[in-house]
Amino acid sequence: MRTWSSVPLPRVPGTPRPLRLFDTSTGQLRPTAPGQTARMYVCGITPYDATHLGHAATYLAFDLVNRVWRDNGHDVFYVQNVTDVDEPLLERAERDQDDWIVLGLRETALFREDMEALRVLSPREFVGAVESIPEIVEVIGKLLADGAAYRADDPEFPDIYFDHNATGRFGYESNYDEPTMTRFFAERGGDPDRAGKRHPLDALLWRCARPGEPSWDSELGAGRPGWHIECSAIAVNRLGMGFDVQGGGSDLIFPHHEYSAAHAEAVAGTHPFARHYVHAGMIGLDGQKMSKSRGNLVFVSRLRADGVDSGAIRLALFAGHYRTDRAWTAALLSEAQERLARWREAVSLPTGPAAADTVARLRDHVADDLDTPTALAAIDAWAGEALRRNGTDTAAPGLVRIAVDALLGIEL
Ligand code: 5CA
Ligand code: ZN
Repeated sequence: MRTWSSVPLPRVPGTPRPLRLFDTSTGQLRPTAPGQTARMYVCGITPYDATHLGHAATYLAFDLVNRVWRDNGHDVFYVQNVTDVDEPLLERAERDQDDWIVLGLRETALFREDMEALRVLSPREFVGAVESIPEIVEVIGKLLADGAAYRADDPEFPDIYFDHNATGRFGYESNYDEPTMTRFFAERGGDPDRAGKRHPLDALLWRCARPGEPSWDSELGAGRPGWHIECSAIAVNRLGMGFDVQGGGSDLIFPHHEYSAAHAEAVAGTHPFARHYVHAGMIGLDGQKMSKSRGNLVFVSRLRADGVDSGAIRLALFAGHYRTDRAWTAALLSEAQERLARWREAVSLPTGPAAADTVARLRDHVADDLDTPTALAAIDAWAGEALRRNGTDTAAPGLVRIAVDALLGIEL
């Protein structure tokens, strides 16, 4: 698929800080240790509705990962998928008497616009599930050949399932106990009660064609891919095993990232799929997770239409830590708008206090597991002094402007 375009990224004078991130699989804050090219995969949208602030928060968190690595001089090979064929998309199209392909294309186009408006650095590869079907089929063929996958005992629809513990490491990514896994599996797209499976936690790899459903001919028979194998194949075929960061919202910890990893590790025979599994907290509205299925959404496109500055959206979401579940509120946005106005006023002054320390603190905090609340406080402190006319450094306002642009993605 076509990706979106990025605005140029300025270079910040001074010394970058290497990035450390919390890794779900080990439960530890660990340094990332990318080679010259850092490799990141972030799970993309299922395009059946517009991008809401929950999605935006997740993509903005990983945009900071990208920015810190780039500040450290790495190239970033960033891959993101689009789940452009899956149950929720087909159900929404059916409900609205819409064509699922047209719906998916329309919402994907809007997502690109939203990401561009939010100044999210674009992935190098933005890859749809449908266009990846040949490579997904190839991976499923290998899993079958290796005995890690099997046909359901169902003569009419012999769907292909993954033996969930084919690698012997099942559960290492989420660290959930079996009752928790069983609950999330059922709640998040799994089919524990499907007759003909060998184990309730075995996950769908290939769904044989059903009447009225889209399907593709293949050596596996006509059908369509399951969800986890999509990300597994797209990631490994571009980034290789052991890439630096696998990312998404915390609702993907299980089952999605557990199985994406297990599928890939079963095929490759090596471990791990990713070196860090990184998860953003859930953004809620009115006390509930913001989700398309609940319909309690605030859309990025709606805020754009209302003339809300992308910098204010960033500041509202960065006011909380990316791993914390938090609520979107009108007050959060208005405080962010005030903060943005203060910062803009401060950098438009002819002089300010010397800013090298402020920039160093900004770098430290963002590189420290994306600690944006503290990073924002560092800029607040500088802006407060500048607005009190304390400071005679003529280069300082420009330096702060550049650092806030490069490291936080906010244009002042
Ligand atoms: N297509 C799959 C991933 S392969 C999917 O989960 N799509 S999605 O459209 O439902 O979500 C897209 C991304 O936004 C995922 O990373 C998901 O974890 C994240 N996300 C969804 N809802 C929220 C929320 N309320 N707060 C934060 N992140 C969210
Ligand atoms: Zn995914």
